Amino acid sequence: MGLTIAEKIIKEHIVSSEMKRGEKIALKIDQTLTQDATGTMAYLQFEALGVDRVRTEKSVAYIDHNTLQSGFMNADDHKYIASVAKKYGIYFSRPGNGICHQVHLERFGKPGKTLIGSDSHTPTAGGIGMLAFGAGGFDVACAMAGKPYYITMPEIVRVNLTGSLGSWVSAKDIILKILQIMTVKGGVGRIIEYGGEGLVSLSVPERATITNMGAELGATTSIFPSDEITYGFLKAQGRERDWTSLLADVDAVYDDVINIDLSSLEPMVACPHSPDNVKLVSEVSGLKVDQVCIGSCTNSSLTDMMKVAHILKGKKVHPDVSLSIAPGSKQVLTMIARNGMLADMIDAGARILESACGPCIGMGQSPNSGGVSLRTFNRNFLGRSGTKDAKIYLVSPEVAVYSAIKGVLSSPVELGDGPGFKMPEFFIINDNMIEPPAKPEESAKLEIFKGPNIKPFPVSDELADDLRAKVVLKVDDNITTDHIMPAGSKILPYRSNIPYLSQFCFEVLDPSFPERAKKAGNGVIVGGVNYGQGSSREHAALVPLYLGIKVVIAKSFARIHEANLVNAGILPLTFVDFDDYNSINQGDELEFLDLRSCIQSGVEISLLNKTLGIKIKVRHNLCGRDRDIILAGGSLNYLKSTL
Ligand code: MIC
Ligand code: SF4
Repeated sequence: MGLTIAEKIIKEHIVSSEMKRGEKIALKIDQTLTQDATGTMAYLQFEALGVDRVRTEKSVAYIDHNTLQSGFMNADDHKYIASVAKKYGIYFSRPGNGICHQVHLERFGKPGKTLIGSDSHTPTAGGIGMLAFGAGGFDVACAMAGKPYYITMPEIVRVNLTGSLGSWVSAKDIILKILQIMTVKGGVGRIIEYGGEGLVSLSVPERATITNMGAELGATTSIFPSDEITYGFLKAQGRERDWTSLLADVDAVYDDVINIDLSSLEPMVACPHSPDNVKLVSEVSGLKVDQVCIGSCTNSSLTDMMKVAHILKGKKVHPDVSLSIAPGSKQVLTMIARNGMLADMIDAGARILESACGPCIGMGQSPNSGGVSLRTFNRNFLGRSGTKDAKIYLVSPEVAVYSAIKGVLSSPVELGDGPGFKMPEFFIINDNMIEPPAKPEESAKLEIFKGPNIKPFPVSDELADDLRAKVVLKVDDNITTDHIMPAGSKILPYRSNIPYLSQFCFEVLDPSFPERAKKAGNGVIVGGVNYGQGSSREHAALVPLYLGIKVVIAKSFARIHEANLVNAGILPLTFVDFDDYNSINQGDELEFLDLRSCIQSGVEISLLNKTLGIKIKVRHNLCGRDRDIILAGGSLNYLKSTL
């Protein structure tokens, strides 16, 4: 039987058991990446592991999220990460060098290799044929220490692309179409693998736009083959030696197949407040727009920027619209500066931002109240822009910029033939903003810098046998990590200060949550389907841990968040019967008896809702190792006990 692309890489990297769907597997990790908003915590945990140097082929620390430096906190964290990187063998991409996923694609990604990153959009590297996963910081720390990464062997879905895109229809429209078909839950427990003759028309950065938003499908990861197009991209980056061919076997077996005829697609838009609330631009056109933001790890490549500049050339941004543009990397910015396109953008009235995440993570550019903002980003969750009542629509760069000129949501298809930009044969290469690590013999004497904002992270106690706890919060389906632990310029500087951060936990849904949780002592959160979707931030587990949360019971969990809960030592449980979601209310007192032995001996646990006087069946979905981690009170305790 033939193998899929993902199976080929897994086969090469598996260090445990067999490649059987639904089984936990352990993978050797070749590369890691961190960004600064999750990186400080990841490196604090790495330091706690006591390893003297990273054991990966390549590890890179990026600074791209917390680049707004109002106050000392972010600058201190950057200095901390730079000092850890130098000492422990990690490449350091300085602020200004670009967004982690864009730069990784340009300068480090290698087909056929495995990558984990402390950012949920790490699967972007699937565009270059890497098997790349978003993970919590602790898992990245472990991978840097040479430990394998554990996932449940996913199903593999093939998305077959045929035909080619029409003028002004782009990669963003392909992934929005897939989101419309599969929804934000459709990728859970699955790898999305792309194939078909339509691939030849998609460059690596376009493929990366698609794999990037596989995160929004909830997918474990997404991957494209490594073919001639991949070779061309790597050659243009001066890295042809990093290329290997990687194709699915013709008789590979998939769990599901989705066919998309690229010629039939039109510009699409994801309406508020979910990336799967997708409509045709033509259905919503005419909507008055207040703000347009172009950039983010989804759509900030050179060709994206060139299309934007082409549409802006000789035009003026509509007087009622604020247009901001953040090119994805120093390489992209340099190239549009040299070819004059940056001047066309500035001339038209665009506000040029530094090459960083910026507005995507709420670091500046919050829209006006009730404002409509078109963004080329990947997430439009409630409140993420920093303005709670703003309405965020996700679109392609071409739709975004054309609408910025018109003042209303408009389809660029009206413009007639597209510019037909091709990828350049050579990118301008200058890695002078990537600091290499110190040589091993020099490392020992290097000091680590720690600013006053870095506070110790909470560590759980071992799991109690009998647990009495109060339901301190009950929430609906599809709760995101942006609900649990919001981002934004006000809070992000405190990512290494859990006590401070805890005041904002669930702020968008219920600002009284932190106080209530603290008062309860032992707390339980009850959630619906896909609890914890979105970002990989382990703060969405560490902060609840700090506030006394011991258990989360949900209908189902998003993969990375569930792993983060386990790492933190919070027990994730699911309802055996979904209807029992209605048998627990906020404020109820719950009792779990013989919890440790229940977890050790089976999967079902019976809990007593003391307030309503009823018994409810829940289950854990922990494999052997996860079970030991939970019993030990989280990964750090577990690892220490196994040393
Ligand atoms: C995001 O897009 O939500 C982030 C910010 O990049 C996060 C990481 C974080 O919370 O720091 C992610 O996607 O993992
Ligand atoms: Fe940065 Fe936004 Fe990409 Fe997250 S989704 S890595 S915040 S650009």
